[in-house]
Amino acid sequence: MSLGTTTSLAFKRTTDEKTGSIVTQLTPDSSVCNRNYFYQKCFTEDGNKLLISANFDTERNYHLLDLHNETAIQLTEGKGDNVFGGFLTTQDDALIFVKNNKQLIRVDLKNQEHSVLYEVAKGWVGYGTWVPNSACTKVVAIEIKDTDYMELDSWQKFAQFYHQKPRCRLISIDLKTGQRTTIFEENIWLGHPLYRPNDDNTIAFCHEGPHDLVETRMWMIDEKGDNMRKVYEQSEEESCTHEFFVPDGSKMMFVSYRPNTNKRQLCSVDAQTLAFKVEAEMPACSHLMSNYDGSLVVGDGSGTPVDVADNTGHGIENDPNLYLINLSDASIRPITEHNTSWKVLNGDRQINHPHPSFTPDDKSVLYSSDVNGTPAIYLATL
Ligand SMILES: [Mn+2]
Repeated sequence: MSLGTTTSLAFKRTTDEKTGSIVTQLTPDSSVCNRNYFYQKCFTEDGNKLLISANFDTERNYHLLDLHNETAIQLTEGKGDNVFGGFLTTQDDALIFVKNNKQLIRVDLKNQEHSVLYEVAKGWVGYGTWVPNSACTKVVAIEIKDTDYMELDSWQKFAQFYHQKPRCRLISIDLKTGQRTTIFEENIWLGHPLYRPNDDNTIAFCHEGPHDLVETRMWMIDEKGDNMRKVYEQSEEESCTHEFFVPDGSKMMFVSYRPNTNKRQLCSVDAQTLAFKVEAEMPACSHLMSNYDGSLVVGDGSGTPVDVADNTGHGIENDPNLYLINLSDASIRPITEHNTSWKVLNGDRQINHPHPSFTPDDKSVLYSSDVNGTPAIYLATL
């Protein structure tokens, strides 16, 4: 197989008898497939095409799935695709992704033509998910000193890396010129860089590591590197995670949790004033994502978090449901069971995470699960 190859898929539809949701399995059982990271753009604006990762070729590469024709066209090839961080441009004309922790590549959706937008400097490694501004003219990214870097292929290494205090820098990359600007650099593990939608001057990032050890996870900083501020002052026992900007830029939402309870809170801060609000009490969801204006939120029920130091104190029963949280009438209901195993597969810690998000019309949610044996991608109607 190679670039431009079309793979036929046979979607499988079932109806959840408890909730009435129609669940469509988009990718076949024998393949290893996943959706991208939950806040990265994966649907074209019209909702007809979807960016996925699949090993239809020998490697895990990007493909553009056509939801009407039930086919997928191959966009990338060879080893080394970061299959979580890639995203479709705002203009729907390209995929942008990182290859071999080294090159930021643009792939034209029409002819799969590749162009290198940026190359990581010698002595550094490109890390994690890189996120564009709304106009898709820049990305924010994290780079780690190569002498400090290691492959994070288990949750043990995830914890170890935190204690190592790697040299990290938060950077912005101009996609036209490939020019890099360092916003902030420190001997502390940084992750989750985000441009606030429609406001390039506000950039968010996190202190990464076991959630119960990190004192303050979420931070914001001006694009020029000034005005670094805590997004939210966590209490002693509180862990925060999976922060994201509501796509209209109004708020940052995140999950807050404490030991010895399976209760979680969906919290937010106003993206401008940082005014804090508990939006909802909810079941043990790990990841959340909202619709455009933040009125609807989807979450994936989970078990004991793996990214904490005190697993015993945080031990809870597994919750296999996807939940729809409607913030306009404060209701929460299960959509369907995702039933994923959450297992690390071949050193990939994220592949069996559901990472749910809404389709552009808010009528379905997209998620990953290995319920049928191998990681696959699903849509469930609301
Ligand atoms: Mn995850």
